[in-house]
Amino acid sequence: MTRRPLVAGNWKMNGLRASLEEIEAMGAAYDDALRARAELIVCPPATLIAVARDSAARGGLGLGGQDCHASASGAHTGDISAEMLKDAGASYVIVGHSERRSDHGETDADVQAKAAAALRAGLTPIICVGETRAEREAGDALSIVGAQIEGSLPADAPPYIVVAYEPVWAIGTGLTPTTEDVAEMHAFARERIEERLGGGKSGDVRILYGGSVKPSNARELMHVANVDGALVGGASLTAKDFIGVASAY
Ligand code: G2H
Repeated sequence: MTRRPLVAGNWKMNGLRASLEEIEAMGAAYDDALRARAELIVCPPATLIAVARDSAARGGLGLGGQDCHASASGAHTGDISAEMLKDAGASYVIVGHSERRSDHGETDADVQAKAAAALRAGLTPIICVGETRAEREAGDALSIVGAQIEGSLPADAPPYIVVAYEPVWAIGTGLTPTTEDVAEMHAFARERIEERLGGGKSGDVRILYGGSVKPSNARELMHVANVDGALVGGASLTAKDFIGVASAY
């Protein structure tokens, strides 16, 4: 079981066509040596996926969406299906990000349905889980994340799914958990993923850490046991920072 590290940039609601310059620059810096050590993908706003397709392909970068609907098509104004993301050039999609859970009231069941839709469309879901500050302070971080894994992963999911642990209190705040806390959570998450998927599949599931990852802390966080990469927000918006994070590998 060898898990190839994955560094995924989540641009959130940032980026216009001019941002293609950054994708070009990322591709130029993503040389053979780095490519041998880690997989890099960018998840821009959906409006940019088709636009970025050629630049990303030239640079060897993958593309992902930030959310998808659980249905393949239909009367869902404003939504985007996994099939549409795939058609536009994505190979991944983030589901269940805490900003989707809080801004749009998405439940574990919603996230599970979206992950299943992604798999049906041929996309790899990056399924996000993570506790709030209050939950951590109450000593409930493990049980909350365990329940999210149980509720958000399709039971028959293949081992190529990706799970991202993102403590909500670390997102965009500059705060990060200790490496001991990250190690404890990632080991626990792998156990719970195994309980959910069975058959030894969890050994192949990549578990990313996300929340205020930047070039200055990436090396420390990315080398914690059971951390198989990063989901990067703010530091994925420029080639300089994103390649700086990826260079932890
Ligand atoms: C967490 C992360 C990206 P940031 O949301 O998913 O964002 O790195 O800005 O904390």
